[in-house]
Amino acid sequence: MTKICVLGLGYIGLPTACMFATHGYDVIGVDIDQNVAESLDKGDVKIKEPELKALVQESLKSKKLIVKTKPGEADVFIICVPTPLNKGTDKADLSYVVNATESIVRYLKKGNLIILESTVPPRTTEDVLIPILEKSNLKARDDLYMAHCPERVLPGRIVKELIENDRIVGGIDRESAERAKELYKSFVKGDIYITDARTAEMVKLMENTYRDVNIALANEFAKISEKLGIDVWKAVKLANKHPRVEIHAPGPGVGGHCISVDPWFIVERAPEEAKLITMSRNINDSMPDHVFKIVENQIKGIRDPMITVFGVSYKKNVNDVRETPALRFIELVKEKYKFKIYDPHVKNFRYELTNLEDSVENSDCIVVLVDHDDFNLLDVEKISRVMRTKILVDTKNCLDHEKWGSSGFKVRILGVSKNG
Ligand code: SAJ
Repeated sequence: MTKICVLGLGYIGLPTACMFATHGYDVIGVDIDQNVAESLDKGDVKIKEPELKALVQESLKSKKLIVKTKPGEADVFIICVPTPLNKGTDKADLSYVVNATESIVRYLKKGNLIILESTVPPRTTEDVLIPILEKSNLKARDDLYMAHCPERVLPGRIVKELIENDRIVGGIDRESAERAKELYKSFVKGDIYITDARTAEMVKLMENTYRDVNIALANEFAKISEKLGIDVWKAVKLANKHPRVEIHAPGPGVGGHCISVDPWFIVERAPEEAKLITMSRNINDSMPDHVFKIVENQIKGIRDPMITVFGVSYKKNVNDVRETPALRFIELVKEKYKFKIYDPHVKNFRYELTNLEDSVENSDCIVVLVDHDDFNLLDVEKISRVMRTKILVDTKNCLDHEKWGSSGFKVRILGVSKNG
């Protein structure tokens, strides 16, 4: 029986470990954080994803998944640790990948397969992982199989997409790729495409960069539309009627641990060439400041204004606040104004969260930063009765503006300049 050791039990590692555990493999799930291991053992799953909790409980109950803080011997090692951006250098912080790789060296045996799932700058599998693994005195290609198999799942749909999405498997040689493909075939229903490791690394980064550049274009269209007196949302909708056009949605910026980070991994390897990618990142990062300017224009003349932020997660209907553009926006607000925050999904955030009633009491301006479905179920009349000034800034164009308007709100939508 093949034994798999999954390193890192986060958003990707945990569901991946469970997938293998529920498809016949014996899995050791390793997380160096004692708290993660302890709470998982109690069946307490901190990551809120549909179906995940049941999957974890099933895996643990059957003992096919065992959670530990240190790795052990296995046939396959899968590394799923974070690769955050080092904010000082704008380069990938590979320390988690390096530490995880070093932690398995002593357990390696001839014939082991080592898979890197973490998103990394191109050539990391070859230039960083191979030298570490070869400290075991085993040689990559001769004794060890290695592959980069990037995860491609969308937060909020992780379990479903793990099963259904196509996968890219990049081996350091053909045999490595074939072996990794065989493994993933156990639960992946999508197609599995084989390539080399550095192409797979680049493919992953290209996917997220494609999205980032397209969102930057949409954000630029929003700013231009405001200047020229055009409704960007209507214009985008019509432009997208063209069979080969798919403009993305503008918004208050790009968050999450993927799209706002990964393009920098290309820039770090080819800064001279990556001009469009760099500019797009900067455009998206400028959006909270742009929204702040809109808000300041709206509240001009109000004495000691109170601003209410609706939504701080990085996107709709999730509790994930990693890299959320709301943080930069709140930091700008906090310098000059009073503020309150309401988010029906988020429980932990750097700033205090309040309930709906408190958040709107005596407020002068609601700023919607996230298009949570719950915001469309709000009792607008009730909110309007307790607000001091009725201003709504909708950066996602997600609310029923007629309804808010008829309750007395002055509505300003990002990308639509009619109200100044
Ligand atoms: N956003 C916009 N406008 C849009 C689309 C998104 O402003 O038109 C914003 C969102 O509000 C959010 C950010 O972009 O702040 C990213 O959200 P997302 O839903 O586009 O993507 P993520 O970060 O949740 O997940 C992405 C996915 N990649 C692609 O769609 C190419 C996912 O498949 C990847 O697995 C994931 O990154 C990852 O782990 O790399």
